[in-house]
Amino acid sequence: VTADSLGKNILDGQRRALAKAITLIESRRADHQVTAQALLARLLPHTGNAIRLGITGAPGVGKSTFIEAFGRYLIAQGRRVAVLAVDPSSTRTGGSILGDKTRMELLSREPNAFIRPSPSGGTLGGVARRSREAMLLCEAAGYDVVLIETVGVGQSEIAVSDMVDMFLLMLSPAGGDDLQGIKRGIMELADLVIINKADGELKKAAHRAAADYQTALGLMRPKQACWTASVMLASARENTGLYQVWEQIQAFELVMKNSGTLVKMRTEQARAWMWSEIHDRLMTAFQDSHPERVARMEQAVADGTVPATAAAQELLQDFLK
Ligand SMILES: Nc1nc2c(ncn2[C@@H]2O[C@H](COP(=O)(O)OP(=O)(O)OP(=O)(O)O)[C@@H](O)[C@H]2O)c(=O)[nH]1
Ligand SMILES: [Mg+2]
Repeated sequence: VTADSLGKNILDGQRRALAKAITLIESRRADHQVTAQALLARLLPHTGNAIRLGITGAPGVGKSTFIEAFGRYLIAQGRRVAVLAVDPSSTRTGGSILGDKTRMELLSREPNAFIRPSPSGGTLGGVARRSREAMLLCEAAGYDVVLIETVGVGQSEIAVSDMVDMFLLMLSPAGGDDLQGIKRGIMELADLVIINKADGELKKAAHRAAADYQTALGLMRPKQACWTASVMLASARENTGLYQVWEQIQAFELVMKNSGTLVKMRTEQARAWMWSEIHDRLMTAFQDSHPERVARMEQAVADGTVPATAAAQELLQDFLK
């Protein structure tokens, strides 16, 4: 395929072309990469028109179930919804992604939905890079809400929060006092906290947890000057809280646009992306240049026979020659 024909079909909103293009982007083959980059360059002018949402939370908190319910709600509102699932652990575990896929079965049947689980491919930077590009492709295909699901296992949330407009943190109703092992730092990234599973026997606990988290949020440094993060209750099972979450998202979008913060943030994200790309490529090139020598030097530093600074200097000198 050529970048030109694929690009045209994506702009036409063809889901199959979009899926194909994402596969192209994820490919490591050099010729695929050339086509992928040409495609991205062609489509870039048609991107930027979606609200970009990241949703993270501990395994099993209900992210996929929520996204399915929320996605269907949005489609009923006339929206077009793309879902990208990023799972950095999927290569190791075989992935909960397959499960995700089946769980979003109803959403995936909607003509106005596009669901794509992304394989990891090793580095976190790689995950983020390809998801970012996949996100842009979805925008070019006319999806106006892009949701990126990531399991809260550490670094992945930060990578995702660096490419979305709004970061949603999903927490379970079970005990708000210990923050459930969710690191404070992750809470500080949140633009909105959603307590899912606020139904049945868990309803009471969910209300208590919401109050606790609201207090915790109040003690944190605000992430955006123009926006105060809050805690919402939802139940993906009972379809409650969806409207309220959407209202918050729209309010966020409005305030971020009107204050000029959204443009500024996206500009900064694009700039940072370029640098992280340079960083990743340099590191790869460096490690590939003299792998044995690098390994030997690393061992010598570990053994204490060569000082780290001297080792770095010597290896870099070789590399830059
Ligand atoms: N009671 C209740 N259970 C829910 C709700 N949403 C999800 N669950 C259940 O929670 C379990 C996990 O849901 P998932 O949507 O797979 O959770 P997840 O966060 O996507 O999980 P991973 O992708 O594996 O990290 C499933 O058994 C769901 O049925 C809800 O609103 N209420
Ligand atoms: Mg999931």
